[in-house]
Amino acid sequence: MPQAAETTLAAAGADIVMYEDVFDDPDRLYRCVDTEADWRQEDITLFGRTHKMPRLVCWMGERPYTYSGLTHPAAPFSPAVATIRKAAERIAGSRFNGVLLNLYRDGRDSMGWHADDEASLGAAPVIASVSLGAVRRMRFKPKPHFKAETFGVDLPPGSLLLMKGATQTNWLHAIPKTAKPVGPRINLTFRMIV
Ligand SMILES: O=C(O)CCC(=O)C(=O)O
Ligand SMILES: [Mn+2]
Repeated sequence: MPQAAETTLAAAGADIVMYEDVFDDPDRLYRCVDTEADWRQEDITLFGRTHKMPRLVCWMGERPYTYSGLTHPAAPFSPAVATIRKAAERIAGSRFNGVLLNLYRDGRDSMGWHADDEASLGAAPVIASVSLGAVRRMRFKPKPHFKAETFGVDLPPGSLLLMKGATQTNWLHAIPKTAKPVGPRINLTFRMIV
């Protein structure tokens, strides 16, 4: 395990730390996770209309997980994901009992504005977000009650973005689409369902 370079993001009302080069061989890890995951493209219903979610997802966790009206049943951690979980728990100093995996096939895949603030995550959740594959940019914008400037952070392969404290209370985050040619990216977002 290389020594991870650690950068605290200067954002008010948040606690966000970027750890780079957490894994020795992110390309190999990408291939393992990609093969082990049972990827699904879910339907989402927005304003009464059903769409295909613009990314593939997979849940692995000790308990079922419900978000935006979808429930994923409990499923075991695959070997590569179990290894990544150990590293995430060591860095975060917290336990994680579930992980949402996202596969962004190209720049047209995305994730809309949201906070990881479901009641099942408890108050002030600790979220560890691991990136493999292509670099994508995560955008942050303040929730309506909170006055601050929008900002972005690039998520390189082998990195872990740790969000805790008031981050989910005050901020929304998103992975916007990009017109730049980008290859596929896998994100693993470790959570503790309480
Ligand atoms: O792909 C990412 O880096 C973000 C994923 C995310 O925000 C989530 O799964 O809640
Ligand atoms: Mn999120």
